Amino acid sequence: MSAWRLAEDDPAPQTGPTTGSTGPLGGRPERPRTGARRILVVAAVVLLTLVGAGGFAAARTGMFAERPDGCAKPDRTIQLYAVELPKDGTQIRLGYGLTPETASYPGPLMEMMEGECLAITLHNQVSEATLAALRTDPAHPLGVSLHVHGVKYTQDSDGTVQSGSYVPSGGSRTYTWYAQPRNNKTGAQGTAGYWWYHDHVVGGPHGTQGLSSGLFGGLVVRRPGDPKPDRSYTVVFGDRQNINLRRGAATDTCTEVNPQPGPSCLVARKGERVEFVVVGVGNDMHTFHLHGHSWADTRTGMVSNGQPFADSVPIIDNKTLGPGDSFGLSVVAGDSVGPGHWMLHCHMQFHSDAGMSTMLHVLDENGNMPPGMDHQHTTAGAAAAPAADGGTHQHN
Ligand SMILES: [Cu+2]
Repeated sequence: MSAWRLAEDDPAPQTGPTTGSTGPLGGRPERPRTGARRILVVAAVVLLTLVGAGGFAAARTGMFAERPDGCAKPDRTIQLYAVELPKDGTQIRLGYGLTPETASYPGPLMEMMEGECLAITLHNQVSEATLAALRTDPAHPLGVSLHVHGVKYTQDSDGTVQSGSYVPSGGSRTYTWYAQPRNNKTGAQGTAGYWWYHDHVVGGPHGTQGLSSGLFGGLVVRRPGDPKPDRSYTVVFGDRQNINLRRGAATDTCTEVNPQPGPSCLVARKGERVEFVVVGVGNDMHTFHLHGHSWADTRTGMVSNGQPFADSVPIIDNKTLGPGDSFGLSVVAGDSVGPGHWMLHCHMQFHSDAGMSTMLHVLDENGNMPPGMDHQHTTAGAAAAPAADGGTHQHN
């Protein structure tokens, strides 16, 4: 277990405090070498010997701090469920939900304030049989995890097989996220921004099958003064020209009477501030384009907490998105342009032509869909998707 050691750790005993070198496994700064430390190493070796190979993952987990520095104890706790959802054709679909009944893909939007420490207990309700069906290597363990971008977490909350931080079927595990605030003394930049979370275990060591099955969601970390949206939508662009794992007609299931906001129904009233959390997954590049609206290319999607317009900030209506990228924006729905069915699509032409296109439906102030516009599945993608797919279902 001691193969990992920086060269600078090896020479003569140091005196006084160390300055940033890390010990084995890259943990806390290494202390001066003393007899006490040797005893600790011996104790660790004895412990590992005692627990044997079967308990290795658990022993490793215990070696990591449970929470990041600055997070003495969680400010808030959340229960999160990983469940199996109805298949899309032959495609297995999984989702995260705050309850098993409300699981979806994307999962629920997580919101934090900078400085907050959040404990999320993940309950894995996905059967071993389903996880085995998604597995690409029979030696790979069966489980589900929660891995997050942008905020701070220890290896205990990394959500990977190698750190032992995943959840077998029927089990639970608590992950701790810390929205570290900006610190001008240390130079820490803070964690406010638009991020995302996802499984990192299903199918293989990178959770590729968990991602392609639906185990992902958005995260926003706010600072005081950030714009408060009236509505938030998570829009995930993925492989095979999908938006939220749907393509063509399936991206837009809004009904004209009483449309229900959700992953495949982006709807708002004119004048509402609508926030989009945009995420790229898979292997393809995309560009996110929204008709009729533009935003500032900043952390919040606004110029800056209501300060005067600054020419140094680009105002855009189209933004490139690579795998793993995430950004956020907020627009005032229908501002100046009025109610209508505003296209939201990838601007890589062969992607949009294949069905990577949906609508932001902006209703009038009374919540009525503008009359005289047949928005239903009139895009070229709706017709092209089944042909490209060779079937009627919208696979990712
Ligand atoms: Cu695209």
